[in-house]
Amino acid sequence: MQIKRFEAKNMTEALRQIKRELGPEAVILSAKDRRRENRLLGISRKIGVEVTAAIDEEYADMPAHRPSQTADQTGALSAAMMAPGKQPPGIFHKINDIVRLKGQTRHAESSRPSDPSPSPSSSDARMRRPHTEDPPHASAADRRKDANDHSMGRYLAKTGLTAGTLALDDKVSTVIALVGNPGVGKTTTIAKLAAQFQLTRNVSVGLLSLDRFRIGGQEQLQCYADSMQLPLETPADEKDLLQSVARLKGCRVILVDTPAVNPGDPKGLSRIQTAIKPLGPVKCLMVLSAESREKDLQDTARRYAALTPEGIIISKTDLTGSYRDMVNFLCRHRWPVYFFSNGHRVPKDLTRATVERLAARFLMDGTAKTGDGNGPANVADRHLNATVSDGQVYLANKNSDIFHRPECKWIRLINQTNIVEFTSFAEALNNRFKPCRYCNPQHLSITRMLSEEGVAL
Ligand SMILES: Nc1nc2c(ncn2[C@@H]2O[C@H](COP(=O)(O)OP(=O)(O)OP(=O)(O)O)[C@@H](O)[C@H]2O)c(=O)[nH]1
Ligand SMILES: [Mg+2]
Repeated sequence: MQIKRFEAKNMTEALRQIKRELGPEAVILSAKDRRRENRLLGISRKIGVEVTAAIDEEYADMPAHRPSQTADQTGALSAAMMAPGKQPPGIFHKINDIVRLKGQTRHAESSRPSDPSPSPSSSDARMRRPHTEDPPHASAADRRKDANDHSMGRYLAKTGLTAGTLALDDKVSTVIALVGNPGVGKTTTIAKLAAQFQLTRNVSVGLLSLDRFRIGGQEQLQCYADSMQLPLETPADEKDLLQSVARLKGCRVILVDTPAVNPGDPKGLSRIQTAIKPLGPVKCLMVLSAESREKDLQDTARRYAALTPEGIIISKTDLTGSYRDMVNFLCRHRWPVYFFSNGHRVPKDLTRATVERLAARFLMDGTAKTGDGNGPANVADRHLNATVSDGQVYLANKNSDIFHRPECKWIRLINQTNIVEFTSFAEALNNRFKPCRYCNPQHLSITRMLSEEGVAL
């Protein structure tokens, strides 16, 4: 193995050098930024990249693999370098792939006003998994969206806001139980989930109601089951429950409606525990109303913790414009959000939580209006276009990767010609800038959003 270190102005230039000197079958071992420090100001500036590449001796010795100094056109080069009748080795196209991918992603990254070379971490990831990270057939818009999702996802994960996905078992029925306080929307959400599973994913669904204590509890679900022609089991006791489960065995998903547990009913929770025990592994999702106060959310979470909920469904998002308590609660408990229920209509008013929808709801300033139940999707869509403005300007040095509030002391040290402006917090994040730790722009964005009256999310 021949290993060599390359220094260049940017990643594109480094890849060209590697290809010229080691050939297209070289592999990248590491890549990092070269930075120059200004000790007086305590800041550093990126001056280029350092890439370590290697080539297997076997290929290095193959004269046919030595490219000419000028030829670096992707497809033509690899064809020219192939010895006649020889099959390409497994890693033959490594550098060519990377150069081609860089060419494809340059357009996606062109929104960043500074040097188009990617940061070491992103270039590393792209090099290790080029085909999964940046499929060659993906459109520039897709790649841009992926990049946005990743930077937004990383940022949200730091705050504690995460989105969860329901994974279905291929071999056995996946049992999903919704738990939560009285009237929070468990039964309605079960109906929405059932319809969405059946209609949009073509998954067979069975319903199981354990809500046999409340008058009318089972009849409500019966109506939904009848209208969707779904099997519904309403077992009267534990023995009956096992037979009910056996009858639903052919269903890919079994949705379980549980009775609400009043805060003053210490036995309520153990009744649910006993009831769901015979069902085997159960995914518990806790339904919480967006209208709840933080203290109540915490009390509820404490009470239901014994059921080890896998994640949260936030219901009644259409009934409030303030998410302060919910955001605080989620940041503290780090429970993933699976769905938003934003109205009583079945099955329309249920939205799967995704990174960009969480951001649209919790991090953006809302400029949409409440009320029609379509607000969340609109805001999320607008986030995808990265055009939602939070009414605040953020500034950055185009040669760094940090953005600031305009009043930040570090702004004064930036040369005017290098200043770039973003009209929203999200726009700065989406262009892969990170919030300054000194002026803390995310704090501004969140508090502005939370203090805004009538914010619809
Ligand atoms: N506005 C609005 N209403 C909702 C939403 N989800 C449910 N509802 C309404 O809230 C009321 C209670 O919903 P249910 O689904 O019966 O709530 P539950 O948690 O099953 O109630 P219990 O079984 O009594 O504990 C119904 O009138 C629903 O139509 C929502 O997201 N937004
Ligand atoms: Mg109910």
